[in-house]
Amino acid sequence: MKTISKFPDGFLWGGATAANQIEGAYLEDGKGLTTVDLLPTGKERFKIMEGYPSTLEPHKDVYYPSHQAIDFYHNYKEDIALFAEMGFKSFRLSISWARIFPNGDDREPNEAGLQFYDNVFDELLKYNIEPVVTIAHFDVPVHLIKEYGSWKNRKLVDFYEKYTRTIFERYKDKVTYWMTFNEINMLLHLPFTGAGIVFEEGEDKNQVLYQAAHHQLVASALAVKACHEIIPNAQIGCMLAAGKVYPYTSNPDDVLKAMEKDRESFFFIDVQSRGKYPGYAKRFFRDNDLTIKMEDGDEEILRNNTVDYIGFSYYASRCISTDPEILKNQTAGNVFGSVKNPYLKTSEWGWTIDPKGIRITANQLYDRYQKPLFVVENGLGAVDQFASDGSIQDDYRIDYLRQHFEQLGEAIEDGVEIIGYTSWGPIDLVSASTGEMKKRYGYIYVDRDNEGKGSLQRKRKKSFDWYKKVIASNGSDL
Ligand code: BGP
Repeated sequence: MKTISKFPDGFLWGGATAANQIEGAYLEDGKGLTTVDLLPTGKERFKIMEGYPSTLEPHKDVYYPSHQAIDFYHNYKEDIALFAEMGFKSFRLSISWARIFPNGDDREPNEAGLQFYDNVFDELLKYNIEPVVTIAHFDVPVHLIKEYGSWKNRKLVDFYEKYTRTIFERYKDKVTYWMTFNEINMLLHLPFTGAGIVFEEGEDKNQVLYQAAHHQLVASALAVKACHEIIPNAQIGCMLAAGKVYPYTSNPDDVLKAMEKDRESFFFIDVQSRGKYPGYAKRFFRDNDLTIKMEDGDEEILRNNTVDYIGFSYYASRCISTDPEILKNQTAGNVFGSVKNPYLKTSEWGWTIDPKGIRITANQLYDRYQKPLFVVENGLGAVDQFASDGSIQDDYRIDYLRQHFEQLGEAIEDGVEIIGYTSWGPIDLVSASTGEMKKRYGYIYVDRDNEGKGSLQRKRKKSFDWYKKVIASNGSDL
């Protein structure tokens, strides 16, 4: 018997990536150095991502995973053919700002960089795969840090606006779906990653972060404005690192804390989607003596240019307590400050596995914003091993995804409007948090290790055929 799909017709099944985690070719054809090109693997990586790099030059003899990544720059045709074979309806990728404006403040864009993305979009469109483009995914041209202090400086708004207008003009006939900043709320947790922030002695962290956030929020609204002007049929969204925060107990103190933690992230989306600073943020600024410098007209820009849809990543739910004893049990590898949830298992990297959480999160976002949702990242990072016949039997990945798809189906039944789902890293890529290759998300294996060795050869995993079947049945055959 054929089951009826819960997923709407035209649902945008696909996969998601970021320039710096796949492309490589980090200085090729005129590309400038970006923040990610300064991130090695190992302990130092986190220190830098938190805003404390010791230098803004790459060291000699240190391995930087983004420099070659999986070399999508030279393999995009083969890789896109594999996505097409799986039946992808959409492919999320980011444009590297420094391929278009190598220094960020250049007068003219770099034609070779523009041409590269033209080629990629053409290749996708050849297979009727809809490109979904993130304008900034964790990479800021390093020159903008050196010269201006990156997003601490209001000037970044102008540079970003120029960059966005350039790409909207160039790709207006090829790209309909856009997103302004990847996981914009990550700015608070990994400031160098999210916004190229380098802290100086004596600076008030919150003051720096929320001023930078204001700049990004204005820049995001100006991008929405430009996009609507230049590409009338475009859909431009925000992108939240989502994951419901549960209270550890029903103690009202825990519940209140969980609400505040949720709002720490919603703050960004409230501005991007509702067009104004929420009251709780104004209170937070007052209570913490923060003064956000705004220019005349900023409030109007925010009000008039709200996003069309809410893009979000979901890997895990979070859990919070006010009890100092419970607070000692932090989950590993979680930048959001989450305690262990006794009801849930975790991945090899300590990320909570919570399929129902995606249904809860989607409902919460839809209740709050009443705009279409787009799940633009989700997946299981795991170590893959070859079976004796040389195949990769990644049933754990299939199980994880299947359970999440079931719950997404439930969310749709709940009345939540969801337009698409792009799983993270359909082809193995460099991990953003660790820089490793052994944390794999792909349906396609890439022969590459943590030290940058390996032939870069691609190979289908068991999940490849499974995802193909899911897409072909529009999510009814899981
Ligand atoms: C998100 C980022 C991605 C991606 C993903 C998985 O925060 O937007 O860039 O990498 O997380 O994280 P990781 O690579 O650390 O496993």
